[in-house]
Amino acid sequence: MLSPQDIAFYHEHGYLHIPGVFTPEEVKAMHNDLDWMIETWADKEAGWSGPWRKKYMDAETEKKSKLIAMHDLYFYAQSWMRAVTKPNLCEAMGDLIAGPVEVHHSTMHVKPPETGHPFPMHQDNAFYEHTDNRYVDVLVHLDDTCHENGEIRFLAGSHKNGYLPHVTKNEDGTGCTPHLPTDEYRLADTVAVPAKAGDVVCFNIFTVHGSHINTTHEHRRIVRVGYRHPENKQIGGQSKGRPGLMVIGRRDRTEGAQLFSNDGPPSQAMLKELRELRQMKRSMEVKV
Ligand SMILES: O=C(O)CCC(=O)C(=O)O
Repeated sequence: MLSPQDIAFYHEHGYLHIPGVFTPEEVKAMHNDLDWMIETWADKEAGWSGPWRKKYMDAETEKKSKLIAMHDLYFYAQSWMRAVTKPNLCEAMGDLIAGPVEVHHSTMHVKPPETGHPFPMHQDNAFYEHTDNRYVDVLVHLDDTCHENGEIRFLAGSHKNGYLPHVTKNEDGTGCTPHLPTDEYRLADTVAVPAKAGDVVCFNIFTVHGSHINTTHEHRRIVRVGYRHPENKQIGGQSKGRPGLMVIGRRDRTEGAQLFSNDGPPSQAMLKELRELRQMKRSMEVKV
């Protein structure tokens, strides 16, 4: 699917726009399911936290700005299972990763109208840290993007610098969403990559990127899908330890590799209960 020039562009600049990956019919089915998920499942919260918010937005906008988000869309709707396993997209990932490919995650990022959440400059490795750069993030576009609704923007070639230290604390020392220092990394220095519904925009896990606020009267709907080489070991963060579908080639058996567990994953409620029990145990240990 990709030409040698496309592959060379990705390795040189750290991103690649692939037009027309999905047909209008596929986009319609994904769009309908996404709107249903927004109604029934998704979080509609303030979005990413941290000191960057005051730099990117005035006080009134900042209070209103929200992000509609949710993970793992393909666990909820068939159209999204078909989307992430679509052969032309997976073959393109095989070309960029140069080997077998495993799906790692999918995440909805919908910017609501007028004040829809901008994204501070960051690397996705801060959210799901991996050992090497054989990891491609893919932004599946369900709406046409432009400056006014906050198209994706990249610091071209920044993937070559590897993993950068991110700000992870507010001024009062409490934790915040990882992002790069706003005085050093600026959206003004980035390349805008506007795209059409049905296009995908790919980027390397180490490519620095961000986006402006959505000032239009419509939602801006994008879904990010992560694809990796199965031997690119995850060090921390989102979806760590969870196997994904093989969409290109095979998962070779490396030294010491065991079959995956078939115990079901704990629910969010069970995890919360477990955290509370651990917390209680710790406080009792202190008292004894
Ligand atoms: O949706 C956007 O505008 C940016 C998304 C982003 O930064 C990400 O998915 O890592």
